[in-house]
Amino acid sequence: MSAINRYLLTTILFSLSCSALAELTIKEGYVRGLPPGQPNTAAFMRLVNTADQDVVITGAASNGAELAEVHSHKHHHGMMSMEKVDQLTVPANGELVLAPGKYHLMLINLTRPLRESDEVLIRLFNDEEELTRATLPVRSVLNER
Ligand SMILES: [Cu+2]
Repeated sequence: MSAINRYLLTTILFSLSCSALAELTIKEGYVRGLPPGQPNTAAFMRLVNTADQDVVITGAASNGAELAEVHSHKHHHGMMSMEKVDQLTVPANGELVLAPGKYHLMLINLTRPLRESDEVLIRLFNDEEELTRATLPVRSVLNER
């Protein structure tokens, strides 16, 4: 293979992998800041998928917690409970909102106190690779919309 062909192939492969990464974007995200001593908190965001295929999220990670899980909220006989969700589908050319009382990203066993205006890295994965990441601000629960 000539040098120019090798260059072209590299460029094509690189742009393919970049477009795969850019399909899913985290918008308007924030982490709920709670009073000190709370072991867990939640992150909320809008997930935007600009691809022609659904994007399936099967895992998450954060630099602010030992564990990050997608949860749903359930109401049962007037009681509210949370449940781990194994996969979350963001529809093709669509979006999915993680908001208080709905889906959320649970940050379990916080590794440091999270104060207003701190920043937390959130990463979302499928079974093979990282789909997207974003640095989200901490917003005190008192200032939540
Ligand atoms: Cu939860």
